[in-house]
Amino acid sequence: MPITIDPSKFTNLKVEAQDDGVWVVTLNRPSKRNALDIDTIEELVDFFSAAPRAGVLAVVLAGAGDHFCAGLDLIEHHDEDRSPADFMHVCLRWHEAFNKMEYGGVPIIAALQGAVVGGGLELASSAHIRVMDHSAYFALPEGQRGLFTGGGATIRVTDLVGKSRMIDMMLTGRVYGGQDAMDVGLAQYMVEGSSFDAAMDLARRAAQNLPLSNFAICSAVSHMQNMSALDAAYAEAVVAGVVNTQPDARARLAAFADKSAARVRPDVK
Ligand code: 1HE
Repeated sequence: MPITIDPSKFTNLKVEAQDDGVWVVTLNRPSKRNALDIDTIEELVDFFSAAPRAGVLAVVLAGAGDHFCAGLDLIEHHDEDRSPADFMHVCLRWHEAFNKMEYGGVPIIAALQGAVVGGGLELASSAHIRVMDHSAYFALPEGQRGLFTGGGATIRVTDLVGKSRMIDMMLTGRVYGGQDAMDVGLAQYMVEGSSFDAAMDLARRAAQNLPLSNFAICSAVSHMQNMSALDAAYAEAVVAGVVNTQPDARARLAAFADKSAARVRPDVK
């Protein structure tokens, strides 16, 4: 049953629907470098819980200002003087938000500029595609701050860059930018101009796929990574059974058969 998203109920996020089913979700505390306080996390939970049932075809996740996201709100964390149990529950809310993103079935394209650090990198790594511009840089400063990652970096950043690089980033505060960041897998695209414009192009392209195909791509692949190869192969067959027989696919298959559909060709630059 479809539900609606009311953009006016968000304050730390700016939420905007575009005509083509692409929604733009912008971290909107640039004066705090979009640091993630608990209210922002709750708004991420709200939006990404609703998105799969609200006709959202794709999301561009952006940060207002010169920096994508400075990670955990260190001032709030300092002022709250949290107990271990308090902070465990904070982290569980981060996981709620980021799992809704990774497993929710709606394609999310992160548009990155400036600092993508700590929890900001955990947030970016929960998106399905990361687009960086030349100003973007990536780091995990937790070690230097007397902290540890709590928003899934041990899983998702390790997935992107591998265990050794992840540990190096945390131990030494190593900062990756430019082509080095691309080479280690922190982003899939680096663009000359605006990462936002490029992310919008990718989101519009993804939004043209059938929603059920995108649901499978943006949930099943992640779920299958958590399974044994045997179980993943079984689950893949079940998902393909549902997706590959969807009635809406028949017109696309017919267009291929009558040669009116576009063929797969190399991108011409
Ligand atoms: C913040 C935060 C923040 C900025 N929490 N308020 N993350 C970090 O260790 C990164 C900390 N931030 C920085 O290193 C820098 O702020 C930036 C490189 C991101 C940007 O530098 P700059 O020179 O543009 O800004 P600034 O002057 O440092 O900060 C501007 C304001 O943003 C200032 O507030 P103001 O009221 O004094 O103007 C800063 O206090 C505020 N600000 N970053 C709170 N992070 C689930 S566990 C996850 C663990 C982590 O994420 S640890 C990594 C934390």
